[in-house]
Amino acid sequence: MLKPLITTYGWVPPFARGITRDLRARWACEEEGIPYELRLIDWAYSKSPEHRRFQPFGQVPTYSDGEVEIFETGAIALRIAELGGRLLPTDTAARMQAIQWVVASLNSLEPWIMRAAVERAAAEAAPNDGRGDGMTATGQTEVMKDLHNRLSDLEAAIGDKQWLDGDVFTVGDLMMVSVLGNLRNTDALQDLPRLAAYVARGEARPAHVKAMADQFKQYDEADRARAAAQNNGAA
Ligand SMILES: N[C@@H](CCC(=O)N[C@@H](CS)C(=O)NCC(=O)O)C(=O)O
Repeated sequence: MLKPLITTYGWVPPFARGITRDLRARWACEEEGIPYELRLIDWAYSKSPEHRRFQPFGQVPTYSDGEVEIFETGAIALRIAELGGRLLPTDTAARMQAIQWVVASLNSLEPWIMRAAVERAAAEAAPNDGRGDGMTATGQTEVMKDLHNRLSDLEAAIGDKQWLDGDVFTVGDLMMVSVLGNLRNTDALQDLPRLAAYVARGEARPAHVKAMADQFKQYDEADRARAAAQNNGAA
């Protein structure tokens, strides 16, 4: 087996930093103590036929380790967890529960979070419609209500537990915290203190802090390289 190779964007605009989904693969590798390499591509290449052979939707990240070549962050996190063994319990029932949460994060939470983000962006871009509440007539409040219900349900399911399945942090928590991390610059968790504390606990893990710092460092370097290239072009 080769060192895991994560293919992702070398540069993204500031709003996507700390959110771009290679973070999930980086975080899983850090949790498992598995060194990895990055292959950095740009937006244009991600839409090319060459990249689409590995990621049919023209997205990132993709992952390979000499034995498997896959896309979809849930599958990637599960593969890394399988290799390392710390994020996936060996007991069958506990293992399947962890996998269940990976799927739930991507299927029962992320679509609502993405819909809300799209609505928010549309509301920000649209002129105020005169109702005085800053909302457009696009149903933003309905989407937010749906999302809030999902988040409340999740908070109730976590209850007083430290992690989704109790005391053990699994790949299910890694994916759930990562998906909920997309709410960072919103007030969606404002009246859900136990859920907010769950996310904060996950994000405080040294492996997450390291993965996040490494992602930002990469973008800082890319910013500097782009600025230098622009200056050279202007000279
Ligand atoms: N379900 C996919 C989503 C991948 C995804 O949306 N990736 C974003 C970057 S974080 C992307 O490539 N966006 C560019 C695009 O969709 O064209 C996964 O979890 O891997």
